[in-house]
Amino acid sequence: MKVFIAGVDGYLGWALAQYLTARGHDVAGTDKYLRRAWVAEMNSDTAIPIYDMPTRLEAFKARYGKELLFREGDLLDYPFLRDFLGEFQPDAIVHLAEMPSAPYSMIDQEHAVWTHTNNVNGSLNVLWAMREVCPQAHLVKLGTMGEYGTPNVDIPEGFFEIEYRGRKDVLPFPRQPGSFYHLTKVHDTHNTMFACRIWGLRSTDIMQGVVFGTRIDEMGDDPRLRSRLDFDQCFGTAINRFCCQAVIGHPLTLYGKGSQKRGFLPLRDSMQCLTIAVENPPQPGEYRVFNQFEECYTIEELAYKVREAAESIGLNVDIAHFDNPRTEKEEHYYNPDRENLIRLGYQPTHDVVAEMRIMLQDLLEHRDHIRQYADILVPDIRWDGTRRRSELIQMETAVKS
Ligand code: USQ
Repeated sequence: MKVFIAGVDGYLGWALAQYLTARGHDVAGTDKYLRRAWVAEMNSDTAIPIYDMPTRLEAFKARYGKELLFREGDLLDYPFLRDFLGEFQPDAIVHLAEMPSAPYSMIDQEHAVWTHTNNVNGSLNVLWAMREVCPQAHLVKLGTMGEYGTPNVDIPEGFFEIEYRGRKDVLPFPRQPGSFYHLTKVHDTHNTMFACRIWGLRSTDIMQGVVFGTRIDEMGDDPRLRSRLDFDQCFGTAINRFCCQAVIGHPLTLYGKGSQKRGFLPLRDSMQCLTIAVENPPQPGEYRVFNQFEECYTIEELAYKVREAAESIGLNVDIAHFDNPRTEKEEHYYNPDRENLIRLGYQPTHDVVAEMRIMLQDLLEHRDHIRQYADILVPDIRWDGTRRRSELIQMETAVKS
């Protein structure tokens, strides 16, 4: 199949391009390198070094024997997007080109508005471009489990049957997201569902849990083929941060009680699931939802698993509770379904401690690099809008001078 990846330079996109190509698909992709810039804005860097795109593309061709058709560009540049899709005529479009961080979207007014403009308008452009030049293509859209929030009932896959005042219907399950970033994904959900209904487009909306992992087997040992791995407060997700903290002897940063529960999955499972979605398209006009995660864990359970994996390779790890910068429920019911992907053949990894051990071993090689950023590991972006540490330092310096 011909697959177009928006966001092909990112954590998931670069791995997916390889996973799909290794299975015989033809991949084209675009990226504006914004992830690189956001992480630099956080005064951080990827723990696993990554290379510039020309170097990556050279290594890609050497390993897989075929080119990845790449063009630098922005989804907000509608003519660029439309013309690229029109020329490539993809069977599937995997849309990974959004700003993915809840804390980043909560920094201030400017970051919240920018997140909405980038994510919602970029996705809207994808829908209009599909309508204009490739209406038969299948849109695999990356949403998030965070769209649902943490309701006190089971979470179905997108829709549920409801009886109200004696009448029944199948309706979208309520969305109660926990950040302005997660809200952009809800808006995308509505726009995508609407486009399928009125224009007959087809889409799989992936409600993905929190991804962790440093590699997929396809990357082999070539460092030019490795994906990035972030650990700052915005772009580092919980397990990735915990593993980076473990290798430099920083206490694992549990926010609040640590009993917040989420769905998690290794990078290799994310690749497996996205590929299953690509290879099993819905019918024209169909909008379907897949909840995508390996298993649900509390943050504290995961911290203990990271400690177990670290101790098995001789690292000592402390776990500490930090004041929770987010406004989120710390004790709550959480029971989402994830049957659609299993039905299509998804085989979850299950041994997360083994996966964490691989991560720790990979990260140990870059311990000194990570250690340089040790002072940014404790978060200071707060949902209640109080001032950030960096702002207070700036104010203090201004008063002194
Ligand atoms: N957490 C800690 N310590 C940390 C980092 C996070 O206790 O050092 C806690 C958070 O308070 C939260 C949970 O871990 O309760 C998950 O946080 P996260 O930063 O790993 O993930 P989240 O902000 O939910 O966002 C990530 C991705 C996002 C994706 C989402 C899937 O950045 O793109 O949409 O995971 S989900 O969480 O299922 O919504």
